[in-house]
Amino acid sequence: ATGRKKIALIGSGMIGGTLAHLAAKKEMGDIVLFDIAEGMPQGKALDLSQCGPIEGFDAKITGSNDYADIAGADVVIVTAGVPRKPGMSRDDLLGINLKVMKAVGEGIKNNCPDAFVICITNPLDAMVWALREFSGLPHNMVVGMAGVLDSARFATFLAWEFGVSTRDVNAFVLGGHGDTMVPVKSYTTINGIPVDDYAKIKGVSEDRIDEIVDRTRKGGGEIVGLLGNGSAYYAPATSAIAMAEAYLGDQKRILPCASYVEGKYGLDGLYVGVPTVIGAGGTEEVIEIELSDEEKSNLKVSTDAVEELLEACKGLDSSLV
Ligand code: A3D
Repeated sequence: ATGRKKIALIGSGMIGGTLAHLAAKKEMGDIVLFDIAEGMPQGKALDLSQCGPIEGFDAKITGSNDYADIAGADVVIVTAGVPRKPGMSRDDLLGINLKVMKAVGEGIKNNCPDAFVICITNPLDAMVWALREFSGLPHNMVVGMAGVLDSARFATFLAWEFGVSTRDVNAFVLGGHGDTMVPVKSYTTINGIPVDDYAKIKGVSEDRIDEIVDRTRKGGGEIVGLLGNGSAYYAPATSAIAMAEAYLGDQKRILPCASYVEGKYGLDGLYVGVPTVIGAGGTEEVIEIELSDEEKSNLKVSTDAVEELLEACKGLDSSLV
């Protein structure tokens, strides 16, 4: 072992490769790109290593098809599986990606059971739950990335609408990562000014804000449709890196993540998007906020959809029952 941190990326496709580049540029640690495709992670690792002299990083980047090479990883980011094609919903991926989570969960359990694991594979809220079950890691050490991305999408559209810096928009999204996600307007501010108030000041109609909420919900699908082949990867990767940095740096950031919720929000043992404190203890705390009746019922629709997916997972793999 070296004194450096080790980042294992399970899945070396579009998001995996982007994650490796970001982690190397930030010198977060040494990086292992793992994939079942032979040669591809090794090729990406070589290509990325050769950015080092130009960008000025010393991170060691290797590619592998052997789980033994993720041994002792501090952070594992999982993108293994298949992405959506145009016309597919995230849920269509369930059967294929559930099998992938089983293999990945066992690989993590056997090689780096002390890691902080961030899942990105879709359908996110079900896959992070299944990955936790298969790996047997504590719930606070397994989390899903979705809310950071969904709220970044919301913030981007709001910044464009109001003509303000994206840095001054604090957008808030709750619930499952799907078309039922719940952008929460009451907690969304333009540098502290509630978004509805700011819209009034700027003469932006409520309908226009609702259109932006709707575009946020369908933000992933919009990109899938445009790309024609695969789904978003730059912003998903940078979102997961923010979560990994919060863990490695014990930053205690409050990030919207798919976290394990037991008790709060009236939920009983479910992974779903909620504001979460991330620090050296993994997901250290889930913050329960006040919601309006409408937001509560929207959250219920979203968590019901997640629960349905968990039932489908249990139907496909009896070890999950
Ligand atoms: P892609 O470029 O296809 O990469 C996936 C990689 O996984 C490929 O290189 C495969 O070879 C590899 N793989 C398949 N099976 C296994 C296995 N058993 N073990 C190890 N590796 C395997 O996809 P991508 O990087 O664009 O997307 C990856 C996942 O992220 C997909 O499930 C997407 O739907 C999901 N995604 C989630 C979000 C969220 O916000 C949650 C956003 C964008 C994409």
